[in-house]
Amino acid sequence: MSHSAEDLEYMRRALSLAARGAGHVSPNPLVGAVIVRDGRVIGEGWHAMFGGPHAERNALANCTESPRGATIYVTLEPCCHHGKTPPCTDALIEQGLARVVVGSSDPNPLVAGKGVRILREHGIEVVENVLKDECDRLNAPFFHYIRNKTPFVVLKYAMTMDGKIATRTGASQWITGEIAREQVHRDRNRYTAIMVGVGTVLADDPMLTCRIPGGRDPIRIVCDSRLSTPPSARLVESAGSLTTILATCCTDPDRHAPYLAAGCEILTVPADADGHVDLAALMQALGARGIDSIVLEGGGTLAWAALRAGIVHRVQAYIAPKLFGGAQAKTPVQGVGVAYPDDAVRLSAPRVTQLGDDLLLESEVIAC
Ligand code: AOF
Ligand code: ZN
Repeated sequence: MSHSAEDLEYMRRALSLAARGAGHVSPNPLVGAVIVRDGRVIGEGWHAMFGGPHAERNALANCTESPRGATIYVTLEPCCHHGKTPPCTDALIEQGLARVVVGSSDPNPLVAGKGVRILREHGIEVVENVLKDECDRLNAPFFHYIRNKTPFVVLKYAMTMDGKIATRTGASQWITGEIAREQVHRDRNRYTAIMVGVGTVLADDPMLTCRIPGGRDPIRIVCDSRLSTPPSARLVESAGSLTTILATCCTDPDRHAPYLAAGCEILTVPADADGHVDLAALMQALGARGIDSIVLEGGGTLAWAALRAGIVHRVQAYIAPKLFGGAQAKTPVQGVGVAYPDDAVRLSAPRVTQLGDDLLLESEVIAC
């Protein structure tokens, strides 16, 4: 069904408002709302803080005139349950909204179509699925987490146009330019956690913090089967002030002690057939700990294992207009790889964004 240019325009505005909550609302959804009467915006709002008022109520509270008879554009189906806040459907009915335009349907079993039904039962016109794909994509972590209770995982890497993530000496700073790096930090703010393999800790001694003004640092996770992260690593030394989780198969309390003393959490996870952290089991454990989304930032061994374990949902490839060459120079996904092209991990057609001189390609994993 095609939607009017006006409906699309206001929903686009609601989407950009929704994104303002990034980093502050998980594991709840990013939601934006715009209230329009006679072709004029009379109120706007978004979900700004976990546990705080929903987007709809913020937009109603910000109205510069009565919303009676107006249209509200909301990126997610309004809720109809008593949670941390009362139902938004009540507020929309009480305040006399005439029309509700919705982006995504809410998979939350407490809502799941009931929000729309209640509004219609009260004589309110409801239009659904406006910019649905964009609205769904914005909340992919919420949708995945509420259905599966495991984190939504984004595999991210930066490579040259010949597919290298480092030179033959292992040097990898910097491949992309400033604008692409800013986007990486926006994602560190947006997603709840960041995960790397122990090889990346040994090679780069990274901090994995978010370096944009007002950004919040992600929970840092190291996948470290045999617990070989050096206690002197910057991740460990800063674990007193930044949440840091070491996921390991090592169950020896004596070996846990120095990390625990430094403030790290240790998550012991069963080993897979190769003796490495069982990544599917790790995702269950992280989901149970409330982690709804993870950026997986390297290296190539962990990336391959994660793809094989079927835990990756989205791939972000940053591509810089450079060539490193070198048969031994590292590539983003290593492991043994597939034997035949037909065995490839299949991705959706990428969304392409130009970031300065670099490109960002983003695809969803279709089959792995
Ligand atoms: C939000 N923000 O703007 C909207 C949400 O626990 P509560 O009361 O905050 O309710 C959370 C649920 O409300 C959430 O899972 C989703 O189904 C629905 N809509 N949630 O956090 C919002 N509109
Ligand atoms: Zn609500």
